[in-house]
Amino acid sequence: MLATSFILLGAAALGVNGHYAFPRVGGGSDWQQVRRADNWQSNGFVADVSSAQIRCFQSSPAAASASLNVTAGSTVTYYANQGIFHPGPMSFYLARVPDGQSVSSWNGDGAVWFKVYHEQPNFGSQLTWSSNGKTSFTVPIPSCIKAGYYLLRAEHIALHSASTSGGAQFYISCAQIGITGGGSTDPSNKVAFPGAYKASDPGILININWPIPTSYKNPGPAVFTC
Ligand SMILES: *[C@@H]1O[C@H](CO)[C@@H](O)[C@H](O)[C@H]1NC(C)=O
Ligand SMILES: [Cu+2]
Repeated sequence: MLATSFILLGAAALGVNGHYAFPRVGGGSDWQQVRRADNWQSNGFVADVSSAQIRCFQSSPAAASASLNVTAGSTVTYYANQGIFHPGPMSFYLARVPDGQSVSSWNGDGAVWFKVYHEQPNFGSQLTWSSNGKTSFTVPIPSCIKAGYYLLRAEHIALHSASTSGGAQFYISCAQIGITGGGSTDPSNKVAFPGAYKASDPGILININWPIPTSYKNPGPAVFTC
């Protein structure tokens, strides 16, 4: 009994310590257009880059009830439920729902994900990240990609404990969006999740504290631009 209360206290304290989730896009409400991630209550993270959860942080894929429409060439605002607390990069990826499939059942299988944004740190006496303390992120939607439904994957990699393998923390969710307008470009450099990252990638297995890095290599593919 004593042991149980101890564990519960520990879990509550972790939540207060400032982990986070990405539950909302646009003017929607939490988990309305964003597929409910496994950390919707815990604010926890994925540590194993080879697990199925590294895609959308869902252990049993389930769709959101709605999707958010945007025009190609505009932006989507993606929200965290509290300020980003840990040092590390934000990234966003898109994957187009194949023709003939539905945004409310497609699970994002295969080498279908292309990156539309990643964050580089500022270098100095320590690395600083523009995501730090922020609760909202402006995601660019490329102007030349094909109209249709997409999954938009938000990812923050917390690097404070990343000097040991498996120590980086991945905070992830996927929103359902419809893109209108656009062009006919099919981006190159598409990757699969899991598959895109290795635990030994230099942007994942890294000591950000000593020696202070003078460069940072974001994991995954280059950012796609039109
Ligand atoms: C939303 O986007 C999808 C995908 O492009 C499109 O089929 C649908 O017509 C759009 N809905 C509205 C209301 O614009
Ligand atoms: Cu944390």
